[in-house]
Amino acid sequence: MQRKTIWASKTLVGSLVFISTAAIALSLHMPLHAQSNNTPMPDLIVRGDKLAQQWVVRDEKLDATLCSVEEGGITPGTHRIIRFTVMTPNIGNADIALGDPNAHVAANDGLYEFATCHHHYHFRHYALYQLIDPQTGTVWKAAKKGFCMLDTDPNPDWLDGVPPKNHEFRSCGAIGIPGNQGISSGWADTYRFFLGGQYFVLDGGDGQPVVPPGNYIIRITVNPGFVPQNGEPCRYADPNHPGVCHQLPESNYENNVAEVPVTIPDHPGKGGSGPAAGSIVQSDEADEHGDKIK
Ligand SMILES: [Cu+2]
Repeated sequence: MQRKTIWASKTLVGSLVFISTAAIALSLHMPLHAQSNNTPMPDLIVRGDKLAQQWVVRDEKLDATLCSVEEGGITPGTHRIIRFTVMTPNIGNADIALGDPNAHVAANDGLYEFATCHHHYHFRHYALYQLIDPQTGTVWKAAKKGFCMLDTDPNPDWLDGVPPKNHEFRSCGAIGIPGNQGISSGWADTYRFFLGGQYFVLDGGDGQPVVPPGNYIIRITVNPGFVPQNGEPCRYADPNHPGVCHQLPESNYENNVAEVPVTIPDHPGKGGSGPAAGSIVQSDEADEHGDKIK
């Protein structure tokens, strides 16, 4: 009920006050998202600087036991991949508070699904990972499917939004074990490049076309818009894109994308190629926040 109330006030007031608010916001050099209405709202973005600093092209042995191999439909063996880090700060003035995934599954609200390989629940439609050829527009997808949202990193001073308070959301939970998921305002949730599924397969090993050496773009979209399928609920309708829905409420859905140029070389070399070259290749795979998958 709380969410419905927030949304109703946003849509009713939003269009009426938009022009004057925009003028005020511009004149005061204040962010539009904080001024669109008086109701506190979360606002998710993607840290393009972190993405630009943390990617690597390299050859890795992907064992059949890895969940990302199973979930991504990858033929086990050595593959050329590009790994990358995704950091999603909440720069809004309200927390994203999800609580216990078990409760969401019991309520059948469409937020979580059971991940057979990880033996826990995954948030659906949290982020979209795309590798794009800017010449042809071809898009490759990543194997990663699920997310557990936590306060992993406080936002730096220079980022918009409120200063971080004490972290609150620190537990993914498991089946029958209550979790407490969310992202506090002033905090970010981070999926580092060495974690499970944080890569695109470049050599066709997952059934997608081979990615030839060259210049590409990694595009990350947090809380992406989607068109509901097969009776999926539309939790938050996008005010600017009719028929498009989001899983989480935000003051601004137009600032959810980061794009970073990457170069895929002919030969990445022993330590790999890219700003994270030389980092350790993990022999086993940790899940979305570094817990070893049991
Ligand atoms: Cu998982």
